[in-house]
Amino acid sequence: MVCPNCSSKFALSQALFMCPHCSGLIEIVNRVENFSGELEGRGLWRYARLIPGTYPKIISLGEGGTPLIVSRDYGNLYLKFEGANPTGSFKDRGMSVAVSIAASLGYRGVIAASTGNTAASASAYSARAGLASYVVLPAAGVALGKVAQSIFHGSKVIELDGNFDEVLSQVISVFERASFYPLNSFNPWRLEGQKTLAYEVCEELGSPDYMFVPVGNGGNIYAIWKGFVELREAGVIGHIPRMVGVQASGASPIAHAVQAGLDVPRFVEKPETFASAIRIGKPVNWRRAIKAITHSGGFALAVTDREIRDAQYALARREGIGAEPASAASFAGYSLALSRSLIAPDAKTVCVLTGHALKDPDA
Ligand code: AN7
Repeated sequence: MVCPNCSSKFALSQALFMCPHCSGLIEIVNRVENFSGELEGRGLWRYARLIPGTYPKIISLGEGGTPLIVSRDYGNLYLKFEGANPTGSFKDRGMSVAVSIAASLGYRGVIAASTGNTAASASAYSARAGLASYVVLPAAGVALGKVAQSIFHGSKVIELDGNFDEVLSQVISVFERASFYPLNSFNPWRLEGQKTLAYEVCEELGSPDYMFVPVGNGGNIYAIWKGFVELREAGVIGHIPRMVGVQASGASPIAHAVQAGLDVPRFVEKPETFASAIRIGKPVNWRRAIKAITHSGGFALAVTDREIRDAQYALARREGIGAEPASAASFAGYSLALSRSLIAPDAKTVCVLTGHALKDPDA
């Protein structure tokens, strides 16, 4: 493991998240060998050999292996529907890995701050593991379905005043003292689960030209990029897709930073968008997200709530896919990129649709 900030190196530890020297977020270095040999079964744990660490207890609900749906309207566009995961979002991939670690290492419980989907997923997986679970939500603006899932699976739901960014900073300050395993995406082990989306796309389609990913905290776009980087280093694919990060215009510090060429984003104090999952003004994984976008030769876009709404309806009515607003941001970004001629209409493209429409019945 390495700290990209101060270049410190560490032995593999499933309980190390931040650099003890500089507080940078630690990255896991993984070398893939013989990618297609010994892949067995379906879903996330098909790639068990390619996920570092040891897993005496595996907590799985059959996550991963989600449909890659060919678009009806656009040639060469594929929709990776993460809403088909057990709790209805991509979070289940990382949660299976991280809750397996918490169970294996004997933690008392788990804790996560969330805009909703992380909480829903953490709740289901910790129930399955028999671990106590604390989820901390901003009191206003979490989609109804996600709160319901968290309560239903037996988490202790703590609502705090303030937005997600303020809630997350409080969780970061307590998790070590309370000896709970942290399930936010600053935890690099969650991203090891999320990277398997790249493996699946690669097995089904090879390496696309572009991957459009909704960006909130920036963990997922980095994780998917990391999966492709590992495959290129192993010689499985010849090129890495250009990663395109899409944010809601009222919460778009990463899109702005990439467009303006800033080294450090200007964080947004009061993020605003009806896509509550990505209503995040101070993304904890901003360095990782910007790295994924710039190193892959990609770009970033901000889309308006109106564009997200139109994209959500187009997916529902033209493609038959129910995506929650934040998820539809990737498809809104694709439409915008086409209309601005940022990409060619025949470019092989995957839009990641991160969560299910049922999550947010009020939107
Ligand atoms: C549907 O649940 O941050 O850029 O606490 O639920 O990896 O943060 C959710 C994020 C995209 C953004 N789409 O992913 C949480 C949370 C959906 C999401 C994102 C989220 P990241």
